[in-house]
Amino acid sequence: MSGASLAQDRTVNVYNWSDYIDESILKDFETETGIEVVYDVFDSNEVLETKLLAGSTGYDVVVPTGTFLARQIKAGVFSELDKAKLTNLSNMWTDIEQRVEKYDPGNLYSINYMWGTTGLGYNVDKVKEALGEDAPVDSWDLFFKPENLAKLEDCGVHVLDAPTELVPAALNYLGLDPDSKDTGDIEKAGELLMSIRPYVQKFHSSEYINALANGDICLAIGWSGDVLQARDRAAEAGNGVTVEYAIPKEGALMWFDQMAIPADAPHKDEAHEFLNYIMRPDVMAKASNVVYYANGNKASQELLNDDVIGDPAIYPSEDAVKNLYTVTSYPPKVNRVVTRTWTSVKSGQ
Ligand code: N2P
Repeated sequence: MSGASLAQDRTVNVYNWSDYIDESILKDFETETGIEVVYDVFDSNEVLETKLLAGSTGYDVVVPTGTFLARQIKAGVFSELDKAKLTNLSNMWTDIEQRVEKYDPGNLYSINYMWGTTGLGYNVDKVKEALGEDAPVDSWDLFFKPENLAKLEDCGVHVLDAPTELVPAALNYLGLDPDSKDTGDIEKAGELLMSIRPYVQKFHSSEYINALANGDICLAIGWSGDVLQARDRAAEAGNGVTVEYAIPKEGALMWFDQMAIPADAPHKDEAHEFLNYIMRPDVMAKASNVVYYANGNKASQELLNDDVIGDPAIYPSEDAVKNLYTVTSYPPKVNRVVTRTWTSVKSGQ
């Protein structure tokens, strides 16, 4: 093969969360660099992790959440970033980099793509219809009080299929440490989740966007930006459905989704070019403006639309951030308890 045709064959295989980018970013990257993007999506850290631990995924760029990234780094899944190739690193936000140190010390293996919270996505009218004007839409009481959730059963409740986010939410609601590794605590969280299980229609981590937008469900435990995308889809459809997102007053999980390059990635140069492109302020701003998630790119902030940078559901105030909690990954033994608990919650027995 000649050098010229080799250059034309440049590819980057990207595996990202669903509903997490503006497609035009991928097209523009292809046009500007001549690198073809093969883009594939997932909606679960567990699915990504299973693939990464098996190896030979063929992916060049993946986007685990910090908690998962931390143990994947320890398992030798990633290649250290070649920072000399990442000239746009200076655009990144030191405050977010410092928070991510907890998962990726020294920020050696990853860059922040987006961050957000896990909270309540709800159909404003239907929830009021079921629970009255005083419905506790700003509180985990809406979900964790069986007498409340029972009233929402008929209009539909979806919950993320994300045990490492729902167990901490239950612990926090019980007044226990959301990051507890005590298996007794985790069993208590399991009991609470089991008490509301009868009223949950589905555990799924991406279908709730359309379900909320179409008015098919009235409550989702979901991710900030996804719920706001549902709000927009409903508005665009003009179907009279009003969707809102709330960070409950008792606190919520703050998470960080990180772009990293697998150690066995077939196209490491192209992966670095992709990461560097993503760190361009205009590119990152375009992504956040479309998917309604906060990003870790300081230089992009002034390019964000007012309904993004000015929305406390996306960029919580400093005070509101103090009310958010972060968690770390479970050691293997505890992880097995979490998995077992979650399996029984989902099956209802
Ligand atoms: C995007 C969901 C990403 C948030 N749809 C989960 N970390």
